[in-house]
Amino acid sequence: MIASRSHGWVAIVAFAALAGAAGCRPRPSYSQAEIDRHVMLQGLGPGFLLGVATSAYQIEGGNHNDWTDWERGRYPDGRPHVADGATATRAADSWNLWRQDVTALEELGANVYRLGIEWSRLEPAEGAWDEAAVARYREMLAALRAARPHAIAPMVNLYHFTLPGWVVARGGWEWPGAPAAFASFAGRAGEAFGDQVDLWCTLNEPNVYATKGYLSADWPPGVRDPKRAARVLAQLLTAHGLAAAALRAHDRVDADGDGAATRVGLAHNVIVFDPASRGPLDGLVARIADRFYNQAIPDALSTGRIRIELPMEVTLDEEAPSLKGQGSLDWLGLNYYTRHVVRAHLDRAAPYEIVVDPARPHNDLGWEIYPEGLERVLERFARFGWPILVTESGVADRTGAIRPGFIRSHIYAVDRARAAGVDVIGYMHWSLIDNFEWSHGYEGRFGLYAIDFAGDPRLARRPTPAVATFQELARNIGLLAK
Ligand code: GBH
Repeated sequence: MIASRSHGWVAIVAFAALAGAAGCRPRPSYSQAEIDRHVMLQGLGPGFLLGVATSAYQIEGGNHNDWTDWERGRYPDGRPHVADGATATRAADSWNLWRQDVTALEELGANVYRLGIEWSRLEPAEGAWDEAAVARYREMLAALRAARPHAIAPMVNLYHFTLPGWVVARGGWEWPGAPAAFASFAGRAGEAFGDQVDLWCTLNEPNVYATKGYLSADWPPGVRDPKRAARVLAQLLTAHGLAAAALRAHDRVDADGDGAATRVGLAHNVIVFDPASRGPLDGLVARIADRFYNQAIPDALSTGRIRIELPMEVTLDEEAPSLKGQGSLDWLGLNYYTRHVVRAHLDRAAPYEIVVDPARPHNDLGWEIYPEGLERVLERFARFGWPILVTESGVADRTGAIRPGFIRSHIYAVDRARAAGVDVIGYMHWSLIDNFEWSHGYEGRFGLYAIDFAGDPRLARRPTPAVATFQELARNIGLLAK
């Protein structure tokens, strides 16, 4: 991910003096037998948030934003921006087929659904507001709340990687007015949906967006510039703070009567960075990557001061008034997929390479499956003091054979963290249905329900074996009958 540009060995050694020695804590290591023996989510009741997550652009179809342009483009060497030249033109067609998604959610027994609303659809031009789109989303939200055998609480995600064209024309997230524009959108969303929604997620994975869009050039706008990446990250953090305040101001209706009208959070992507060797350089590079990617965002959210550092490339250190004093987070969302075992590079091309251990399991996209990492990040980020929500966890698995075991091992990680005292308030699997997996197009299949995009014009949602695993979770906490 950061492996994009000139972070040379001089920088690495210079940073060594600052970084200090790594602490040595024993790492968890699970055996298959203990996972198999484990009774999942024991002791929890139906108040635990058990659900799935999707995003607007990846499932809806019919959207027009920066990704719509990007997915039609190519790199200078002729390769399409998206594998196979795929597009999200129809995606899973959830804009029309959303009732089937609700049926699938009911079948799963989920009590929460993290779904996106698409900024470019609701506010297609600055200040405009599409009432027909509002009405469609309201219909979906009402159906979730009226679901059987119990209500499904919507968690509405406001930004998930896609921007309206009018924001892009002003410079995207680099536009100084972008955070305020986003907060204004958040406030309008709070007014439009606040009577149906209490759970709000402002941003999905600001670090992933900044890294893919501004360091590795995998995503729009296709930039490689660490300084611009850091600026965009700072802008996103400011936007979060302003949006959280706007939501609290404009959504004062307690939709489900539990006493809280707005429970605001953000979904933070975490990667475990482990050094490939005991040598100092591997350890150092792992710590630099970790600090930039994992630590900078929750630090800023808890202190109100944004510090982003890539040695010899960027030092950004500034106050963020929008994050100060108002408690911008009610919970911290963690999206966890994988670990990077890193080996330092002593050249100016890239700071590290990922060392692949063929003995470890990997998903269809080559990402290591490492459930112990979820326990590690839950324990680590709980120390900030916010309740933790697993806002995404999932596996690209075309056959569907790996996913049941993946869920079991990751829920085992959740349960071990809970046993150690971590306040995990929910788990959301990515994803409900197969969807448009960004630059991988339809190559990465994450759905509990599979879709045959090429062969089935009806795009039927077909249950994979992991549906039964998820239902077992729901039964264990009283959401489905035994
Ligand atoms: C999430 O991103 C997104 O929120 C969601 O939209 C997406 O569909 C889902 O996950 C599945 O990808 O460097 O090759 O080892 C997760 C983004 C994925 C970024 C793992 C870092 C490491 C891949 N992260 N990735 S690799």
